[in-house]
Amino acid sequence: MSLAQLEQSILAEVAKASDEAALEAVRVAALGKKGSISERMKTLGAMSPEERKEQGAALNLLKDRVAEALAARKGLLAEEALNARLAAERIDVTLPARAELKGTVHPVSQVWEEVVQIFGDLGFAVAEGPHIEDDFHNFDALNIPPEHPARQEHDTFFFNEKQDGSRMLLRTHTSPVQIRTMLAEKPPIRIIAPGRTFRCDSDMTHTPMFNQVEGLVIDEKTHLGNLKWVLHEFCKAFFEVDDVKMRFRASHFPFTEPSMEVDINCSWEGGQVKIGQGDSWLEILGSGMVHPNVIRAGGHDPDKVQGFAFGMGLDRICMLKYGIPDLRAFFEADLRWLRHYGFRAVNVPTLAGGLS
Ligand code: 2NM
Repeated sequence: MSLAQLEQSILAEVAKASDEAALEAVRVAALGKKGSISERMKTLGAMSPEERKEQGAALNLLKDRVAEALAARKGLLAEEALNARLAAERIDVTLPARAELKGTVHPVSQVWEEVVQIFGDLGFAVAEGPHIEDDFHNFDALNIPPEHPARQEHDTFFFNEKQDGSRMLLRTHTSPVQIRTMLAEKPPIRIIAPGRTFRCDSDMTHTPMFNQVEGLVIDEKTHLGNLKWVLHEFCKAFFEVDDVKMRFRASHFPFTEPSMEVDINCSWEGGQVKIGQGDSWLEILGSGMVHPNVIRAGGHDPDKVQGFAFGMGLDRICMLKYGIPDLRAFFEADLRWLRHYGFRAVNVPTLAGGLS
């Protein structure tokens, strides 16, 4: 057989190989120790120097071409194998969840995601911080000095005293996150801080752990009008109503001046609350312009920047939106309750697709 014929037959075998194992067999048959090309190589020794030079060069070229064809075929087979696997393992992620998927999303998690979605759309970033805090971030920096009565009202959980006499605590609100954000970032600041908070209080309407979402905007000219617009947009989106009346009542918080409590209009029909209709009022959040002392504690100049802040109970707005009557059931981990009030895991809130 001439070299040309040998090449033709090997390349035909390469082209015929339908999987990696077959291709490897072709490689061994041609280039292996006892392969057809290797056997030809062994005959070079018996040739005259001129013949050896010519045949040797021709054999080397043949070897290269065969190796190249093997590599090309191998790549093609791998691609075909991958495509076949992708086709075989294809899943339609738009199909509804299977009936046997019994887990549900906790209403608080659902509302958390909804709130993040709404404020995200309004340009707010999400900030988080530690649950275990110190006096500075939870109180002092928020214009609540040691002798301030608000310290007692907060029913704080304290840890044991440290060597230096100071003691850590479980944050009583998420405001320390705002302080940490102010200390770390330059205005414009636009954040919300959703998270767990803790107070030593337990009755029908209070649990020792509860969830809050607070918000903070700091910029050069941020004003009360901005605060009212943001909260109005939030309430409409969250309660999924075209409009809602809002009432801003003068109030007092140490960390804001002026301070306002915010009510939204609602109706009570058949013991069910409907937001955005009727003449009853429902308190849903506290807010105000950030106190100059707080801006200063956050590392900024209150003569150069100002801003607003607000806070609300995540568990509470969850109860209102989804008609869940008992707060304490939220944290009892009762599967029957979760199956009743929980959300399907595949329904992720988006403003375009709907929140709930
Ligand atoms: C509220 C009501 C009013 C608030 C203030 C701040 C900070 F850190 F900027 F000073 N964060 N959150 C705030 C203001 C919270 O909750 C009822």
